Amino acid sequence: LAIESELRKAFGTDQFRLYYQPQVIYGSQKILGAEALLRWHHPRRGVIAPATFIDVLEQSSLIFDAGRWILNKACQCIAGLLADQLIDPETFCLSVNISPRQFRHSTFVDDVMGAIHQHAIPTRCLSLEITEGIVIENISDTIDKMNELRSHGVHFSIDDFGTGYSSLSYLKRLPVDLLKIDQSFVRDSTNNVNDAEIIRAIIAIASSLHMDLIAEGVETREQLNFLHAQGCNQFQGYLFSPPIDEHSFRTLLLTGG
Ligand code: G
Ligand code: G
Ligand code: MN
Ligand code: NA
Repeated sequence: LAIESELRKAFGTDQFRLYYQPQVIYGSQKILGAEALLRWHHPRRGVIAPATFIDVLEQSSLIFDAGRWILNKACQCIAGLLADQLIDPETFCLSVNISPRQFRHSTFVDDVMGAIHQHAIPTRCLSLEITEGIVIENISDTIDKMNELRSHGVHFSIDDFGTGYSSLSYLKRLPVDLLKIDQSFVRDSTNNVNDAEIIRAIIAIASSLHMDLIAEGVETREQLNFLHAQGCNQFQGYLFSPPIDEHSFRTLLLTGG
């Protein structure tokens, strides 16, 4: 497969980059965290988003090296931001997307803790985004791994919440700190009553399970105001910033958004 061998090469040659999309709190310019998102700077095809290659990584053993590279890069970024006092170690959290095979690999817990220790960052500054798919595939293994990482202080969020099939009885057994409202619900929340109701339901679930909540894919003021009126206070989306490279993210932190 041509793309697979190109991906194999991309690692050794600095073609992978992590971008950072800020997460903000309602009514302030304060950046409380960010989501790390992988980009491929292809020598001929330019910047490629992961939608076109993440499945290729996931279906080959490349996902294991890629996963470790992503965790290391994210921790290195946190260490640099801390060293330059651009973030508050007590509040800032960088979230990293974890793929199902990466999570299930026997070295996963060691990979995460290894990256944290290598860069000597506070464990609480790293959050792992998992999907409902990971949860339902092997519930007891998932809970064990999450609890082990949680005992070290690593945070968890459920990505794309509402699009999978996780039952609420599973959800309450998981050490999850944050639910991310999927952008598909946010997109139509201001003109589709069903999506608006789903958002209200997700907010009620988060509240009753004592989990934090963030809305993804917020693009308009109307969406922002609707979500805030329903009780959501944390946001991520193009309205605030697209995913940006590390240099731009640092500039944003320096200038206060
Ligand atoms: O940034 P963008 O919208 O192009 O990301 C598309 C999808 O790729 C996201 O839904 C996300 O789940 C996935 N993705 C992005 N970065 C990473 C990453 O670092 N690791 C994994 N496993 N998935 C990622
Ligand atoms: O991991 P996850 O599936 O949540 O990835 C989020 C994806 O959504 C990334 O690919 C990111 O680039 C993209 N994204 C972030 N903000 C917005 C937004 O406001 N609108 C849209 N359409 N996509 C967004
Ligand atoms: Mn995500
Ligand atoms: Na999402």
